Amino acid sequence: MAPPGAAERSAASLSGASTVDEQKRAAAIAAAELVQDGMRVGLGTGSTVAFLLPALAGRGLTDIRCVATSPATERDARELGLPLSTLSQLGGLDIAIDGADQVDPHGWLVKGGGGAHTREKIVASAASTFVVIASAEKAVASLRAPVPLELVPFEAAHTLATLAPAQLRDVPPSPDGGLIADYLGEVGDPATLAELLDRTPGVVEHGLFAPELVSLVLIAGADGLQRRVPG
Ligand code: DER
Repeated sequence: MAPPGAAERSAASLSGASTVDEQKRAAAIAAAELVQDGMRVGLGTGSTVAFLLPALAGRGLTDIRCVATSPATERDARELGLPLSTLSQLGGLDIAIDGADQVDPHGWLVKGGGGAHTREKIVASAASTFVVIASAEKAVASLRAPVPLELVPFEAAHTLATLAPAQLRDVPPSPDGGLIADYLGEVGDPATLAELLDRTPGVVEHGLFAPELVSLVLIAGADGLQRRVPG
């Protein structure tokens, strides 16, 4: 996850970003501007967050502490000089910022395309404010499969069979030893599917994030930056 650079561009100058990467950068820069000195900051994972990290480092803040959601984010944050800590050391977070694979009109998210959704949900849940940053194509009318899963390795084939259609993803285990898989069936009502996944033994975590968790969604598109406040 190479830092994309060019973070010094202001969010205002990026209204009307036309490529997906420009949109990711615009949303990331707008989110970085929400961070103030004294804040404890959760850092998500993925290609949109790859634009956030240099934008945040470029703010020149001298008193922030960050918690990373993946080894890749941890490495990139360290290289950029962002001070890293842990949730247990900080006791909580003022803000967490992360990307998403899908955002529906109610603020439901699908996350975990990068397989980091378990750590991402822990960090988002620990934050007073959770900000989602996304390019325009992430906004969907209704959520659809795949919905990422992290599974306990023990009898994972059985767990997948109870959730069929679902399959293991051909990626390494999570840093915490969980197997990354995807639920491939109908999503329908996300709350109903989230409840099913929550009560399925062997599912460590799933990639459905409820609107209650989401404070603000920043979606950058060709027409500028859209701010959505779920609920
Ligand atoms: O894998 C994840 O959960 C990521 O945060 C994902 O939701 C967004 O990744 P992207 O910014 O690379 O699209």
